[in-house]
Amino acid sequence: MIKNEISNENGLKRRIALLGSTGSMGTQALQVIDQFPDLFEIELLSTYSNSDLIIQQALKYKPNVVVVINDNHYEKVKTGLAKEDCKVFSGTQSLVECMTMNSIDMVLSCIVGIAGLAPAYAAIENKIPIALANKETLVVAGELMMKKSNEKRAPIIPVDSEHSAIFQCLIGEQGNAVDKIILTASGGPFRGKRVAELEKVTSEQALNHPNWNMGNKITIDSATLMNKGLEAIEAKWLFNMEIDKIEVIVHPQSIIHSLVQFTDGSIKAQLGLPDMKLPIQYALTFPTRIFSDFPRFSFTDYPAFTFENPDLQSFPCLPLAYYASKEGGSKPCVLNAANEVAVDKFLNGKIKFTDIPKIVEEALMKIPFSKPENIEEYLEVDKETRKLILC
Ligand code: MN3
Repeated sequence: MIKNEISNENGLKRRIALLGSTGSMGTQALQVIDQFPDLFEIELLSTYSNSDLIIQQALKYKPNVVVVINDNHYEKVKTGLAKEDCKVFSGTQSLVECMTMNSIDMVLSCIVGIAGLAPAYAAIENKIPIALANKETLVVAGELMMKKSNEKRAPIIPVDSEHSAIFQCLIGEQGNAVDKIILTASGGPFRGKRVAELEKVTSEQALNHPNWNMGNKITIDSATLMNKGLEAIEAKWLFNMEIDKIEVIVHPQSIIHSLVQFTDGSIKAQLGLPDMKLPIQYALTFPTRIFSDFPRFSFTDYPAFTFENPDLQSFPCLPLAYYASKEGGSKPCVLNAANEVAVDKFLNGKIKFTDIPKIVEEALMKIPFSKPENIEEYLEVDKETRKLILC
């Protein structure tokens, strides 16, 4: 019965294109899929450059297509899968073209950064529902993505834990007005630190997140609170809210994944242990809930939930994201591009932690405002911003 509810109309397995399968989110998604071999099959896998892992994954999951974004790793993957009945392509454009395959029932995008934008847009254009873990897609081009999603009736189902929580809180509330959305933040590894202390923190310290097991880029974003800023913008588009009605509250235990306050003052929350496999599974099986043997949350293990306001002086990335969102147009795209470059520089030891917001702010001031109207124009703004910072 459950199988029929979540499978496609032919009663077959749901065929998944997993974009970014070798990253932290991608490998966790495969762990979820491993639990339900009767429900899902992998149609496509893609990686940026992790050739060894994608070969292993392709041998196990037998996708029809594998895409390697970075050309330098194509030959190795091609050779590694020579005996398999599997097409191997390289480059972003190939991945975009694959999003027209009729054999894909759902795209699960775990790509990191703006690289996820063009493939996600192509999938929506081809009426394929997306489970979206790639928040940058909505940060950069949320208006365009949501318009296309409505026009093509291809839903975007959030995988980000906060947005999955809000999505779950809103079920059954159609037509009821929302007062505000409350996004919870763990506060990251540097919660409570002042600017002077943040000057000296290293990337090793920043990568040591207290609650969540995530990739490098998002872990640094969590440390700067840029992640929460990006998530506020993501929520604005997903749930059609004004940015000022999205409030951030620091909740260091990361058990309440987010909340919605309705017009009567009532608040709904979604809770659970901090494990990305839960929102991944919900997005894949929505609207059905399927049994999982994930560890259960116990209130007695967490006798106190605490809350505090975010420290906007020490973590200026959060107000910068709100600023960019209010300005609109190209600003969120500039914010995102500058942040991607700055995080990369910090991870490579080239700048200080506290330089990240400075670089983002400078880019927001220097790149002239524009109103991109299509994906190409957004990608142009992205390129222009990277060029400004790198030279
Ligand atoms: Mn999140």
